[in-house]
Amino acid sequence: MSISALHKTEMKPKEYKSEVPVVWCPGCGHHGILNGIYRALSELGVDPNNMMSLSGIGCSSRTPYFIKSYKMHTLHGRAGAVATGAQLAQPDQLVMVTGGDGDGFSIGGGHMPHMARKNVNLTYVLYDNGIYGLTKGQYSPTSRPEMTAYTTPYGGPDEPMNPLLYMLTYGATYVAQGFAGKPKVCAELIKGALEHKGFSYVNIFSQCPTFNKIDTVQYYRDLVLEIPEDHDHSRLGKAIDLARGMENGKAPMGLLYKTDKPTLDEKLADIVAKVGGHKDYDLNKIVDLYRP
Ligand SMILES: Cc1ncc(C[n+]2csc(CCOP(=O)(O)OP(=O)(O)O)c2C)c(N)n1
Repeated sequence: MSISALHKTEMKPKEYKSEVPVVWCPGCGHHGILNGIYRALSELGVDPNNMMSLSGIGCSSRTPYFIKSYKMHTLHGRAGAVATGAQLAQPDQLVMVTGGDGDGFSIGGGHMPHMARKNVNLTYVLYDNGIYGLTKGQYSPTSRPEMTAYTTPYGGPDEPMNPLLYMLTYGATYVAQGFAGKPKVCAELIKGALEHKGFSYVNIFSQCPTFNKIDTVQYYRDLVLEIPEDHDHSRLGKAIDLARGMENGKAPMGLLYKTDKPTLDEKLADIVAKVGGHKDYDLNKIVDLYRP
């Protein structure tokens, strides 16, 4: 979304807090990410009347409750699909999805590639705590094999997936990674994502002290490595090299990749112009084309 086009306002980070109390456990990394979101919204001066915050199901998926904006708490794993529809229906709104690794990559795994390859004009912030928190600790697609949980008391049989490689290879046009213990970095990356026109994906490591006993704050501190300042984020190959750092036990932190491509709503507007001769994109006009 081109944020400059948004009707700006001036609000302090804490003014983006809704009246709903935050119910996450003390020490949960999700608090740091939420603070990063408040800060990013304030720095950009986003008017809550011009923003939609959507989520699936999970602790992280409770985020829209805590932000002043239009919001929708959708079905488990389906936030991306609903957000795609919402963005197409209201292309002038800023659309942000928040959710967990379980919501996004287990049950929602079938939707993630399509937001990326279609370049849907929205921001997806994934709270990556390597576990299902809300349902009290089951193995997730980003869990390390040595993590023991109720469903895997002897550790897991699978290798964790690499969300950054996944998003880069499916065509996301903004890919970044942060850590909840660094809310200022999170705010910068989320700010860049919200300003970006196209599908922006921000993976943020978030400790779950209640259920994930191995991915501690210290573990993430040792894991993340700031991306060097001279990294050329316009080069996909370089971004892929950085994303593969996980194989050597180091996770890149910062902006890996950013490029400019037409978005789904722009391409649909072109099609509407070709088919119906409409100048401006309007969902009602597309629906009219198919009315008997
Ligand atoms: C269709 C369906 N299947 C399963 C569930 C149970 N469920 C709720 S949240 C969740 C996973 C949450 O984990 P994650 O998305 O990683 O978020 P976190 O709670 O860790 O922030 C599951 C399996 C559900 N609500 N709906």
